Amino acid sequence: MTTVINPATEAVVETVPETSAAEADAAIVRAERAFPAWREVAPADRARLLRRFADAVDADLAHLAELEVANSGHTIGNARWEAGNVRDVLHYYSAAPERLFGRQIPVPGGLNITFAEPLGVVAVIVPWNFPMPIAGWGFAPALAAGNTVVLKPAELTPLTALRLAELALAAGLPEGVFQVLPGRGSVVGQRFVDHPAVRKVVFTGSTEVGRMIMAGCAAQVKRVTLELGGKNANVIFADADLERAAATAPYGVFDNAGQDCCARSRILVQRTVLDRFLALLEPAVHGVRVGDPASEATEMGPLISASHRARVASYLDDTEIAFRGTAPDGPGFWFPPTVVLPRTPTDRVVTEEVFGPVVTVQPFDDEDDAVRLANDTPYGLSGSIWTNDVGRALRVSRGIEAGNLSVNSHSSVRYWTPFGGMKQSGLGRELGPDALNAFTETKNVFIDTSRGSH
Ligand code: TAP
Repeated sequence: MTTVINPATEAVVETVPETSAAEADAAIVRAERAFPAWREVAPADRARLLRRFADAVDADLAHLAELEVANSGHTIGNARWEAGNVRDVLHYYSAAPERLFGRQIPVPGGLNITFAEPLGVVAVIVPWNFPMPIAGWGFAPALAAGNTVVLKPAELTPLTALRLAELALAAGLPEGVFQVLPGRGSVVGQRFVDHPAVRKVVFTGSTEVGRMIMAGCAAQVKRVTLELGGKNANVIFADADLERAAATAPYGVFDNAGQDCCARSRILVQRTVLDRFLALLEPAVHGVRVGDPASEATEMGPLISASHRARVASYLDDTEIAFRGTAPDGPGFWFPPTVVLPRTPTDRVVTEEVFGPVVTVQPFDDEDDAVRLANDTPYGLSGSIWTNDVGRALRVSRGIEAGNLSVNSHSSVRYWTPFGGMKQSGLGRELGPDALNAFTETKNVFIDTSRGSH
């Protein structure tokens, strides 16, 4: 059994059974058996079922959000957005079954057509930081393409995923089409990698585990999508609207208490405006409202667990803290928003993903220096560029090796557009109009139309 703890109070929320390896295998076999009928569901009917699933999520939105506040310490505003994102992503991909086109390709001697065929059983492994959206980005397009899905939530945060599985059944998805298996990564996740009936693993989590998943999947040439860590730069040029850049920078990194692969955890500021920027940043950081995540006014909740808080705190050894915001005392895994001026560019706090409310500020000299510093990391997930010069915005956007950049904002994930990482931040893209490609195989069929052919 896993004991689910409320990270804001340290109270026990619930206990959840852990799926054993044998139970995971049985679920995978159920998914395999459910696949032939699910892929044969007429496109309009599959679309309708996904829309009903979306409607069920919408009707349960307040409840899902409350579960996430209690289980993950997400602010109520964020948690509502996250449940709404599952609904929207289901709606978006409910349009896909009726538009899953192949192509007719001109060839001599006959007719050549392609089909986008589902893979079979798709396994989705979800981390604890955004339990609902990350689950939806995997299961919604996978189901739309005609696959069946087994999903493992993180041990720490299983509650909303379990509720989503109930809602799917209530909406009319057949048994075995979408199953949620709470349990350990080393048990359930490992069966997803090893079981031959699983044709694809969609993994979001740490780069370290992602590497192991990729190596494990290689044994069966199993398809993988990997969404891994990030160490993203927020690049601020002297010509930018400094007031706006400073006012928004805390939210670009401290949202979800910094437990966000897209957190802009390295602020790079043009040297000529560094002092002015820091003077503007300090009150903005003090202004972040940290506290009870269930309260409407709260902007940042606690970290997910005691051990994670200890890990985040370890990054502050041997660093110079410039200034910090506040956080509640007492029970809960609280950590104040913290701004660090690193001593060297090789400090751990600069090079490693902290995954907490800690941000470094470093100066740069010119455009080339900014791009060099932004790229000085094995990761390449997201980043922001603040400038009022359109040409510079484009040059720097093209120069930074990251999958998702935003100019004069901190937006990363929009379900209409592709999302994913370069370098060691991952492999493949989720969301957007092309996500179905990651859940289908192209089959090519040639029909000989020449006279006298047999
Ligand atoms: P991980 O420790 O990597 O865990 C992620 C998931 O993998 C969990 O469900 C975990 O199960 C499971 N897992 C662990 N070991 C496994 C194994 N040997 N085989 C199969 N599955 C296994 O990451 P985390 O600490 O939960 O999440 C934080 C990390 O995720 C950060 O690095 C963050 O950047 C990254 N992240 C990336 C993105 C994108 S979109 N790029 C989004 C969110 C988070 P357990 O719960 O049992 O450990």
